[in-house]
Amino acid sequence: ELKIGNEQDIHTWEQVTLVYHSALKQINTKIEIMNDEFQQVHRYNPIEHIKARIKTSESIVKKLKRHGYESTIENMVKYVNDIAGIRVICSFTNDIYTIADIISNQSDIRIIAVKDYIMNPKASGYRSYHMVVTVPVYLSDRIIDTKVEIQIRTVAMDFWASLEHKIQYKFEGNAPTHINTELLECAHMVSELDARMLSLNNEILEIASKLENQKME
Ligand code: 0O2
Repeated sequence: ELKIGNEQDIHTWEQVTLVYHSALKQINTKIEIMNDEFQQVHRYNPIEHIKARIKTSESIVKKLKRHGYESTIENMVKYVNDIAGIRVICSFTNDIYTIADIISNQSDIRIIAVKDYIMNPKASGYRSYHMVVTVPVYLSDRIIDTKVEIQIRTVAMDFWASLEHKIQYKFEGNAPTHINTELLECAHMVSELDARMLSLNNEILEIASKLENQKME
């Protein structure tokens, strides 16, 4: 029988990469299946694309240091929630909540934390929906519930976040005030764009469904 383990059973960097890679693969497959089903049933793809990554060891160590923790494997798995990260990019804001709901309802997934930076954007203007979940990874002798951070955002939010991330990286977090102000203004434009594109899409869907009904009468 398989033992129920947890992340505290992870002791080496090799184990970290194996377990977190496996967790990423599982979440990736779940999301792909969701997209395939939507395509078949609704003739619609809620997902534009998916990006998955394992955080580099340098980046993990930096994060631990920032939070005042020693760089041990135990601290990595305990305190760094995004060792395995997956980003789901969709077209419209309502798709974000549909995707989040479907993931939350899967019985092998446990939700650890949710941060809705769409309802509550960050001071930088950052918008995105974050979930930290665990997924069971089956090894030969044990099952390890492993954390994965899922970030769900629209194409427009992603466009903004990519540029902002690049800028903060270049200036090491100390960008000139006028650049931060401009970024914040762009974030408002992105938010407005998302709202208008969603409302346009809803109008189009309504017209399409009316036409469909007329055909059937
Ligand atoms: P990378 O390079 O993307 O991996 P903390 O990271 O400790 O401040 P927490 O609770 O771990 O906080 O995470 P949070 O705030 O839910 O999300 C952290 C991740 O969200 C970041 O990862 C970014 O990917 C993204 N993010 C959060 N705020 C911003 C922002 O203002 N601008 C952009 N562009 N991205 C943001 P990392 O590890 O910082 O970086």
